[in-house]
Amino acid sequence: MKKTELDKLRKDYNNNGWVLYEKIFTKKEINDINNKIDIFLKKNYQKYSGKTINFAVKNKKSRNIKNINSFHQLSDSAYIRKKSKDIKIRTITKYLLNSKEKFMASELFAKPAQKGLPSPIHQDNFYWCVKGGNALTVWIALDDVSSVNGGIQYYNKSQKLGVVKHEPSYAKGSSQKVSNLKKYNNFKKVCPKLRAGDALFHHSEIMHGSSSNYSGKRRRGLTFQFKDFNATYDVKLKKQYLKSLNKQIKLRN
Ligand SMILES: O=C(O)CCC(=O)C(=O)O
Repeated sequence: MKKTELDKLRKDYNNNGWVLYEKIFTKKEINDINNKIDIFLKKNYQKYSGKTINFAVKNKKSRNIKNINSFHQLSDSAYIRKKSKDIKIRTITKYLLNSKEKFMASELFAKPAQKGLPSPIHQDNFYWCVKGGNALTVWIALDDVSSVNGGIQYYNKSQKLGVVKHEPSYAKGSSQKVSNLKKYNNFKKVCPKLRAGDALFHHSEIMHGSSSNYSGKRRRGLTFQFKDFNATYDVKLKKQYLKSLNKQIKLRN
């Protein structure tokens, strides 16, 4: 990739807290990923359901999944781990972080047609607790995405606030939300329109989320999460977060 192209991406990322890179994967690669996910779900959904696979509706047999947590750690997910090593993804990530990158995790945010649940507005680093916040998510569209089918919405430039107060959301697969959201109404809200194969790179401290999907079109997003290789975790904050998460999981069960 050319330095001028990378410089432009970094400028927009630093300014807005997110940046779009079109066609990171071809249509064929996206079809392959979607097929692999379908095969994975067919084989594993019983094993992981209610644990790392969260469902959008109560009837687990419907396979209307909301999301898969820690996708990279599950059996049969070597294919997903391999995709996270894609050269374009790694090159852009390194450039945006301005450091060597460390892969942390992969998650699938699947929003089935008609029943897709919302993801409350949050900052990823409230969950991750990376000191200094030099970390990002690569959000890859596996379908065409817009505000109509629950596209991701950013509070533009809100990464400049640092980590703000959160509270339990009691939502499946997304356990925390920004408290007193009204306070942030002055931020411009942007919902980028994506074609399957496009990728968003967003800062770990940008406020974002997505709404329900009542449309007839599925909306899948595959994420890879990276941090600055040398950044460490705030162990105390992480403990507090995990305590709240476990409390919510217990209540759910
Ligand atoms: O895809 C979504 O709806 C939410 C994604 C998200 O919160 C994230 O990638 O951090």
